Amino acid sequence: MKSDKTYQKILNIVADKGHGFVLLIDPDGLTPDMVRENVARAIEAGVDAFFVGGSFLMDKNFDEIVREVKASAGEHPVIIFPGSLYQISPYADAILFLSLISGRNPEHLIGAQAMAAPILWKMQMEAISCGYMLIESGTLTSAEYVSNSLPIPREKSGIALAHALAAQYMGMKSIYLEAGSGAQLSVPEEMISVVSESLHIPLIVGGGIRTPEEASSKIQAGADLIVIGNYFEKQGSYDLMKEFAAAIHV
Ligand code: 1GP
Repeated sequence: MKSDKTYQKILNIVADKGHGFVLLIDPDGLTPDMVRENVARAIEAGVDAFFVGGSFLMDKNFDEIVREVKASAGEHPVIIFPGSLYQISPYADAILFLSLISGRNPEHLIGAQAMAAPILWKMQMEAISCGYMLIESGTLTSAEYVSNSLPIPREKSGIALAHALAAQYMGMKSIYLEAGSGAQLSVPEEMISVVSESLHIPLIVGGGIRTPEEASSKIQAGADLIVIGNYFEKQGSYDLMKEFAAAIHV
């Protein structure tokens, strides 16, 4: 059986620091030099792990960027957060093996996974299963559009809980509440609170988080890992990264 070393590292981060800060790196438009600089600054500021991926990539640099993130990240986990079957690379420590459980599109529930599984097996890549849920966030997001699936309504925490519990009963190792990259509205605290109370696996929350205060209130509500991407793509935004880390590592 393939080891679950990276998953254990994530569990240790949550156990040791209380919560984890994940930086999402979208490879589009990045050069290896930019990656080196961004990863070094992120580690210095207190980022615990890196996700690499995007729901819609225009550049063909995925492998190169994953390799560069891994080369710069030291002991910090580098995990692929795949938007499609094309986002697989042997250079990562692990891949988030997503099943889009909020939708009813069989392609994203099991189809793409069955296509990817033999490739991952041959690579001996660690796969971290994840019940992935899109949460309504104000406007249509790339993830909703590309996956051709409906998000869970923001005020329907009970529906989110039912899906999270089902994923946990099926043996999935993590749950991701996703508002979508650059979302107008982030995942509601009420929903995070309702879902987290019944889980014994890590709860990942991301999408549209733009201030340390917002990150902090997701943590208070029960998130274990906070994922931030878009915000740090803006010029000068890395200056606030330490504040985000402080808000998350309470
Ligand atoms: C997107 O949850 C992640 O999949 C991060 O979202 O880019 O909006 O921070 P942002």
